Amino acid sequence: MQRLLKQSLVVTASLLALGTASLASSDLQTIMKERKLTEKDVLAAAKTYQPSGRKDEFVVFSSGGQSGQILVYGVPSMRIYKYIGVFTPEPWQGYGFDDDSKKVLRQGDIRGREINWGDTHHPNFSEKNGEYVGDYLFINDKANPRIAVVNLHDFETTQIVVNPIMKSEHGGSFVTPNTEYVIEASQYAAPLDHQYHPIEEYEAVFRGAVTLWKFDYAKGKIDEKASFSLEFPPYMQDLSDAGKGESFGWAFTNSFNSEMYTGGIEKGLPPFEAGMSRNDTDYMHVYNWQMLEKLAQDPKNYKIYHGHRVISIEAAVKAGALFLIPEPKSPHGVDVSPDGRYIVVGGKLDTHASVYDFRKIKQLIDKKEFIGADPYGIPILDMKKTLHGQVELGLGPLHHTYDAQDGIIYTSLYVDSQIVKWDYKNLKVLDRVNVHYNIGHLDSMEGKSAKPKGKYALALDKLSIDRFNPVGPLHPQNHQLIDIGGPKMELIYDLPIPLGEPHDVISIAADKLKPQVTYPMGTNSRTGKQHEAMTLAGQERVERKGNEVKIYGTLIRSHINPEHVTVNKGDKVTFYLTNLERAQDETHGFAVSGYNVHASVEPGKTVAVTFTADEEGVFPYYCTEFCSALHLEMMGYLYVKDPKKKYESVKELKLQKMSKEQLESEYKKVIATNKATDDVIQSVVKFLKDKNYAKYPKVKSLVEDALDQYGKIGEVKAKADESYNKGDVNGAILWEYQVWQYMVKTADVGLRAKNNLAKELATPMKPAAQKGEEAYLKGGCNGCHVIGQVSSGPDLTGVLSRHENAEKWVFDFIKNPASKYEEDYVKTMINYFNLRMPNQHMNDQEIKDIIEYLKWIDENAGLF
Ligand code: RUQ
Ligand code: CUA
Repeated sequence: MQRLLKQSLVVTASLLALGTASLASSDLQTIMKERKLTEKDVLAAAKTYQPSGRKDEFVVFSSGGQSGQILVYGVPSMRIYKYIGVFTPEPWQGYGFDDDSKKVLRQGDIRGREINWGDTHHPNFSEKNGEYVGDYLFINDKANPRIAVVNLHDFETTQIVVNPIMKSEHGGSFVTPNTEYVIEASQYAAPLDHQYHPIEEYEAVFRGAVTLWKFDYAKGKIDEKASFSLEFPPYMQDLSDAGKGESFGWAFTNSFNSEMYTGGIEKGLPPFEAGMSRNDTDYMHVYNWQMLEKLAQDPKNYKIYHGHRVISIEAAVKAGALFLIPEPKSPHGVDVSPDGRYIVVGGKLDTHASVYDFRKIKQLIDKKEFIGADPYGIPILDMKKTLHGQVELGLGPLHHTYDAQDGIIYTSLYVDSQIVKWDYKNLKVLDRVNVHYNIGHLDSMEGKSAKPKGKYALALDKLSIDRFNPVGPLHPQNHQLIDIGGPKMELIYDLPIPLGEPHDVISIAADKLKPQVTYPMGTNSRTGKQHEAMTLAGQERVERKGNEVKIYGTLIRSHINPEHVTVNKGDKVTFYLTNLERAQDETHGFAVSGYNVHASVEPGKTVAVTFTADEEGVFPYYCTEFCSALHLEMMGYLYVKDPKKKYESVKELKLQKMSKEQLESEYKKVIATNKATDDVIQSVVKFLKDKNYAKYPKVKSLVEDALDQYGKIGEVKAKADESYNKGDVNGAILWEYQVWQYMVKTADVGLRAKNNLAKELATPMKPAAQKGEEAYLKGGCNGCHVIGQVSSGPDLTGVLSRHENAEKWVFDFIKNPASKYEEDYVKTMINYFNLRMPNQHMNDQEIKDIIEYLKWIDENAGLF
């Protein structure tokens, strides 16, 4: 153990020495010069850099565009934490490769067809009183109209619902203030009956719609039966938002084809884009979901399409639940202000943003004051009378996000590639910043909730053009971080997104997320309930019924139980695997060669993988996560036999076996190693106990895990002794090796606990001592001197009290070691270690700092 430890230190030291060759200087000015960094760059770095181990203040969930996934990253560091498989199989998480996640993915099949991708656009959190609650996340698929639910207690997708009437959508997934409903509005109009209709019937039978998905918060599931839709005219609906505060109960959906133009480029007609942008205005749909909820109770208000209630335009109009307001040319984003009073709309082809005042809208509705009705009979409100005002922002205003400061909003300008900061109450532009390039969505921290936090904004740029090292014609997207804390916006970070075109992000204060770190034993993560095949230690077994074989197995560092499984060709095989670990991050994976199955089995999880063993042969299965030093050994074999074949046994190859004496000597050796390893463990345990480790939660959980491993030794040791007493020395050796495995795992975690505890207990290091430690490590001193241990050089603990006038002595010795080779003490040391202290060419300041570091070591001598 100690030898191993020392070797790794020597390796680390030499790596450090190598690393210093390229960035020799630790002086900031020099590095700035060498790397051509301005003061502003260094400031930006200081604002985003997280020292090792430091956590982010905000967590951001980004749609993954065509990847059909969700990305999770941190702000301000912009470090990517996870891709969550949602509409697309994701092998790392086993998503789509194990039975239970496959069930979720297959909920997304549309009219019997397997769909294995999605175009994710707009993620949203569950809300209470319009504020984000980190329990659930919803995301829509524009291409194949669907909504997915992600459980934020383990960051896994748990449900996909298919829109029963739409063929395309975009205005999802927007959440009402208490997560009563998840809103999904259509995009490209299509016949709701799912039958063939020629384009000439566009106005008559093509329709848009909005679906109000009822969310059952306690169950964490969308209740499809309790959900319903409202029919919309074929205006190509777009983004949506739910009202809050004084606009609670209402929702708003944009559209961009009030012309109902139907294109026909192949017939020599002007294309869609020309006809759809002809009118000066399009329509914002204003509807009241509380009224619609009531309408959906009475069959005379709705029609059933594919088992789903669709409220007719007529019924909604009659009940006063649906209105239209003109909005400037081809609008895109619609965003309700934090207090719910204002609704800000950007028009892609208009240079203005329009601020609607909900109070004015409500007054007109109450007075029934309309300027007319559209061809479908929906009352139209006067645009001027509903507007609070308009502000000229620039070219291509798309989306908006709000600031913590009241009245401040940020708008993305797609064509101008800018973010504009402006005051939507006083209608004034305040600042702008360039982004790179062609920004779509943007988000300030919690900027679309009732309580925005400001601080940072994210620009989601569609093009990155020249920002990154080229990686072929398909460029990454660019997410840029902007510091919005001061009066001037400052661009401080570029994050290339390697996974599709993310449309929208939402952000949440990190402390609102409380994901679990391990599962309760036997959890089916996709249902949140106990898995019916949970298998505990000792319950491992293989069950056969006809041609179905079920393997109830367990995983723990570092073996799979069982290790050999034989089935017949054609059998339907299911491996149920429970990860018995209780320590965090001790995930095991499971893969079988050639059968397209993979599972990620986090501590406590039970997973199933099923396949038909239709090919004869021997198939290794193994753990795919590097879970311990013996990870490679975590394997087994699946044997697939053809029951119709007769197998003749192959003659055994005679290999030389070990003699009895050799076995005895190996046995003694392993016993001695185990004893030595156990001594190390006992010394660590004593240290931990003496220092009251239980007072420090992080250390405590590590120690518990270590003792957990240690606790398994008794049983194995008994088997070793039993074998030995029966005269089976070979068996005894193997069991003793298993004892050693448990010891190594114990020591591994135990030493980590010890180091953690030492850090908790040590006195804080002064800056000089810190610099000294750096110089010590850089100089590779730790290659020979291990603090607290005699290794290939003396232990340096206490060196400052071993010599007369010690500080000077140590200084001189480091400065010029040869000058002391003839001193008696040094002579003895050279003889003992058979090594001379080399000259490391430290400068005086470095040596002084090292002496400060040695003082710190002495202060904390008991901890090493
Ligand atoms: S949308 S920017 Cu879904 Cu604006 Cu893409
Ligand atoms: Cu378990 Cu590798």
